[in-house]
Amino acid sequence: MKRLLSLLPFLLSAVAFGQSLQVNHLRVDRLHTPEGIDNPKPRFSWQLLSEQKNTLQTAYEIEVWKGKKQVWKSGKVNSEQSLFVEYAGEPLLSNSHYDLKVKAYDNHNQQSDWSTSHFATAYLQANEWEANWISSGLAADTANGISPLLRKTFESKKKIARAVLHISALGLYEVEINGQRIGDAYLAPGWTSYNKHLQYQSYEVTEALLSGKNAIGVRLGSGWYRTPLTWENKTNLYGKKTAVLLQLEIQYANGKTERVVSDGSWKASTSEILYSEIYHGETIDAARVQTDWSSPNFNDAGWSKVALLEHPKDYLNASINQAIKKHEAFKPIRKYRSPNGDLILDFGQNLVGWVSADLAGKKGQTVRLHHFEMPDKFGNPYFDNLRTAKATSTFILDGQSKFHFEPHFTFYGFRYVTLSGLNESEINLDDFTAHALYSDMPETGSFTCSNPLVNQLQKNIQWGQRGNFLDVPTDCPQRDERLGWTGDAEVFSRTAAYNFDVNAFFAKWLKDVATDQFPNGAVPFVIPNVLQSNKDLGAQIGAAGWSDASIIIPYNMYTVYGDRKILEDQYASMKAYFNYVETAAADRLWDTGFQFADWLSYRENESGRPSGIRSAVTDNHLVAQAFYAYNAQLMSKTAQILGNSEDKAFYSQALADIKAAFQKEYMTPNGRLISQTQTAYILSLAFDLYPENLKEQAVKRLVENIKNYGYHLTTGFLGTPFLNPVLTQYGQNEVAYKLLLQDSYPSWLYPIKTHGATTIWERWDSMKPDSTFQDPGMTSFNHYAYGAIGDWIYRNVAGIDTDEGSGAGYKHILIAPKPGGDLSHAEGEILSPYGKVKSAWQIEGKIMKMEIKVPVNTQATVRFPEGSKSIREKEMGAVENELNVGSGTYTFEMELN
Ligand code: RAM
Repeated sequence: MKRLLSLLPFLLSAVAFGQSLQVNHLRVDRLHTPEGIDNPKPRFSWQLLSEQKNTLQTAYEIEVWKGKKQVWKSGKVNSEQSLFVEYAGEPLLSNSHYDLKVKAYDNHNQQSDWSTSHFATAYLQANEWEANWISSGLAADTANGISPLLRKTFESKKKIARAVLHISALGLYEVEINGQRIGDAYLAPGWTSYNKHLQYQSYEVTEALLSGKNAIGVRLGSGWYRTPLTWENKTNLYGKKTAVLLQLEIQYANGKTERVVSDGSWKASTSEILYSEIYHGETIDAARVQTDWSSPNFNDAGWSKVALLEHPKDYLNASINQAIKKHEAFKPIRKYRSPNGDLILDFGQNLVGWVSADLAGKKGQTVRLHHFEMPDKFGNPYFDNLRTAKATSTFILDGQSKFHFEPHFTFYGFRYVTLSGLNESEINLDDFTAHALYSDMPETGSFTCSNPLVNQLQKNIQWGQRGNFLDVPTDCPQRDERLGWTGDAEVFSRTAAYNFDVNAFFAKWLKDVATDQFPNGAVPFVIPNVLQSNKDLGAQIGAAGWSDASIIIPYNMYTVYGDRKILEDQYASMKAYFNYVETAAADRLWDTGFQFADWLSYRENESGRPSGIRSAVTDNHLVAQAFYAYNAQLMSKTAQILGNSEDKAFYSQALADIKAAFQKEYMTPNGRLISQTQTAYILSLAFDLYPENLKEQAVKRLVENIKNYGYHLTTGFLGTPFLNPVLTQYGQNEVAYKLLLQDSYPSWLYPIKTHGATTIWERWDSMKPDSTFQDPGMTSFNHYAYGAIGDWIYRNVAGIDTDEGSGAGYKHILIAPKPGGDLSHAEGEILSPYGKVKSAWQIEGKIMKMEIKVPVNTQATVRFPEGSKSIREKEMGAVENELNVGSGTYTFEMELN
């Protein structure tokens, strides 16, 4: 009681000053507390929390401090803006730590406390690299060879105030100071168009340094830089030698500074990693471990001098995205012998990463883990779909006590491994752990409903994303490919942004889209572009739906995150690509040249469906023309957002011409399309290519087609994302639900129901109904493209969406669940840039209950299912069928039709 009384004045003042408003979740640029940015004008964002409904920010204050010195005081700024407020203080200094404070005011006369966070700058000028690129200089250090160690000792006698390490590599690095691993990033510095764009990372290492003698050690791996890449296994794509560039910046308490850099004074040696490649795996020999190699007292007399490497330093940038980190860990759920005698561990989840193993045994005893995704119908391991990827970890034991084996510079896409080299009786399942590695994008979305198969589908979509968002959005993670295929990323980008915060992830990748764009404006099919010398695929041509990622993804990211900068940064690239298509198309009809078109759509007679059923292959150029129109639409919207009225007029005219050309070439006067396929009708409706009076018949034809296939989809990569959205938009929500809930081939639920899939597959029938495999040349079990249904699930089943344009970034939220099928409840939640948005509903008989959450500083338009009657909100009483609300939690009840 006494304590409570003493707290009373504080509690009262909190109420008086209205401290129920809170600033939360501070961000700097697109990250949380970045340790090294090189943007001289970072942008600050925050979320607001309040118990009070209908709360909007009316003003904010920002302060930035460098130690005791205030470098920016925004003063009280009357504004609703709570995202991306640009720094406008004294010029920031390189290599410095800054404290950030934000305070907000709202429309209920409340003000928040100061909320604090921090960030640090790296190098704001390009010429701040005094270090040299250094290589091991060892003969065995080649693309298929060893992974070297590099080290240096140094003294630091005085008291250290702050020490920061900036580091990058040609290849991959791991860095240690005094025996301690620095940071928790893996496969750093990640993958970019290395020769044109390279990122470095910064780590605060104050605590890792000792007073007196210190040592710093770097382990290098070949990684994407030079190990075999693409199905042609091309080595040394970016260069022949791996190298590190490193600067350790020490600031002493007395104000003095010191730099430790990579230079000719470093020493190099071999390591226990005898071999390490992206596709083929890693070999570790425990007997060759050099214990304490990064400790000050380690004897490096036997080490050789490193080699200096001539390589530019002026094109490095501080990382703008999250590093790859280790996430979920899985123990084997079972061990079994396959009919052909292999010993198999099953980790229960198709994932991307590697397996660590704690093993003891005879010296030289060799244990092999061969990773694979699916056993065949007899239970034997299936490796053919990995093509040439060896995907093998080889662990050589040293005859001593248990050794912790764990790969460093490779990764695998797998659920199972075959295990050889151990006696079955010696195997302890607990010694094996599968680690999932992926870009550390914050998880933002969740969805559940009354159908367990749909819930599994949602999990599979998320796992597909985890597995393939490994610094670059890849098509697949297991075979000799794993490339940044633009089309896959394009179709999945909106879904991706529901599940995780991918703003930084895509901003980094889009930079390479622009970097690798061909001089004629065409955008390569994979980014980073490693197919450039491939005659078939790398010619300077663009393909609809693939190269369009350069326009569609920036627009999608803007819509979801409300970050204009992505459009400003990409606009030149977007325009250049549109211009390329304009040149490729004569009279605004893009009807020549190579196209992937509706890639991997259902084909007649595949997987034993009866013949006589029409094929689902859509004319390639019809697809291209439809996307050409879509691009014109997005370009005109983008020009409008950027306030460029001249461009807007240009793109609007282009759109009208493209649409007219589409109708003339592909549509009869009565609205029949030259391809009688789902995709043809879907794209024409989705991209608004029909005259108003022909839309209804088009929808009819589409639904007819779906019925003819027994309510099965037949769409490929480009049609699938728009299939259910179009059906719902044009009054065929029940048909959309039939497709969602369909569980026989081809459908989303077939792989789950029939084959227990834990990820999204590349093909509708990667494994056929008779449990045989599709063409091993292209059969992945972890390909996120068809997971694009996730977007419709969040938008229409849960009913959470954002407005575009000025309402982008969930500033204006649209909540409109559209129940259907036999679902009795669904619940979706996303962490939008402004905070949590929730929409949950449940149906009992004719009564539907709904709960929604709208974050502070936003507004939502709520639309109830068509035909709902007697709608009531718990506090508001009777409400209309469409309703605008401010922030808060609302509970509705209504009668359904
Ligand atoms: C395959 C890829 C990818 C697709 C291209 C066209 O090789 O796996 O998914 O985009 O082809």
